Amino acid sequence: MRVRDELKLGAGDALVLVDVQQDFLPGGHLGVEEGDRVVPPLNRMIGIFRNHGLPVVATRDWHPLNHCSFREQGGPWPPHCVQHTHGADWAPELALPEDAMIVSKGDTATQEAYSGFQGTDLADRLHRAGVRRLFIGGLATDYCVLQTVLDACAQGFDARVLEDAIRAVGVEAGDADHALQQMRVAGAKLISSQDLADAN
Ligand code: VGL
Ligand code: ZN
Repeated sequence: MRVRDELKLGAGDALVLVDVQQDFLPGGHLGVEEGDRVVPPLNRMIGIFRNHGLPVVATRDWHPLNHCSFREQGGPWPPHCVQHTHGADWAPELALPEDAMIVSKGDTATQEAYSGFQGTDLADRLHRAGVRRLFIGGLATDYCVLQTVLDACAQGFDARVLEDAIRAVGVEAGDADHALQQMRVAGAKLISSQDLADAN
């Protein structure tokens, strides 16, 4: 089968936007370098999925003030994406559809959840909607995108990662590459949003 045919969207496909939130944009409490650059390609993908009548899922980090991942509690991160604060809001330019499936995670003080599947009903909701293939982009490549992609593969979804619509929080050279490698090993395929747009 030609690559184009393989990227033709249809029933069973869904778009997953991972944590495209204020605190992960440059200037946010856990700003990802170039994190804002994921928004234009993701908006383009949103338009395409909507045109095809396909589901759009948006995960969000949704932490209580005393979340275990915060440094004050002995965790690795500065406080970020605190429930009902500006930092937890969607990126202002993100064209999130009204009927997007919103999945909040990490909303219990004692539990970290990098993956959108962890401690949520995401898998159930996707299965009930007949979704089998996920196109995934967002923030950050080496944490929440990585773990969401790995869980998607483990749960039997066909995972496609939008490689130009993700950015890494890790500053070490190789953090992003290592994450991409793990995704490939798990069975995910990397594609460009341009290729997906061209095929649809
Ligand atoms: C994330 C670190 C802490 C992410 C969330 O969305 O990748 N990273 N919490
Ligand atoms: Zn977090």
